[in-house]
Amino acid sequence: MATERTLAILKPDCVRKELIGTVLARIQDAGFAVRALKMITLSKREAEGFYAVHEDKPFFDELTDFMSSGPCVPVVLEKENAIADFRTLIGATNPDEADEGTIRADFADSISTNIVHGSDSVGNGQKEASYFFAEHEIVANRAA
Ligand code: YYY
Ligand code: MG
Repeated sequence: MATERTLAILKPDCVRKELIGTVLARIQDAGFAVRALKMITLSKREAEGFYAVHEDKPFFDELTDFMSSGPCVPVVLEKENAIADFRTLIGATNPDEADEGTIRADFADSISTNIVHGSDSVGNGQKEASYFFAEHEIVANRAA
């Protein structure tokens, strides 16, 4: 299996609930290496840009309001098979449908406030990581 990168976002509900450490520990305990991390508050426009693929969906306005409602924590993660394994770790989009023991099942309140984002393909992982981080900010890319 190939080493992959995925872009996680600990969403504003995760930050408001003071769950950054708890969720990051679950992620690291599952074998993901943190390669870049920051805390930022997205503007409405930045949230719209990040989720542009969903711009025609009925939930787009609510989603981008929520994602720009307070600080969030984008994190670049690296691991073998990171894309699929991270989606498994966080669980289904709707926490009511997420498997027991997943991050969303344990911490999310609703489908629209579901604690964490994870990229859905290797290509989107690259694209989403570069939405938040310059190449030189991703640790493994730095020369010693
Ligand atoms: O990748 P994932 O986050 O699991 O779900 P997406 O289908 O890409 O949707 C992105 C985001 O949009 C989701 O995490 C919450 C929100 N959303 C919603 O509020 N209502 C829906 N019916 C579907 C998605
Ligand atoms: Mg998605």
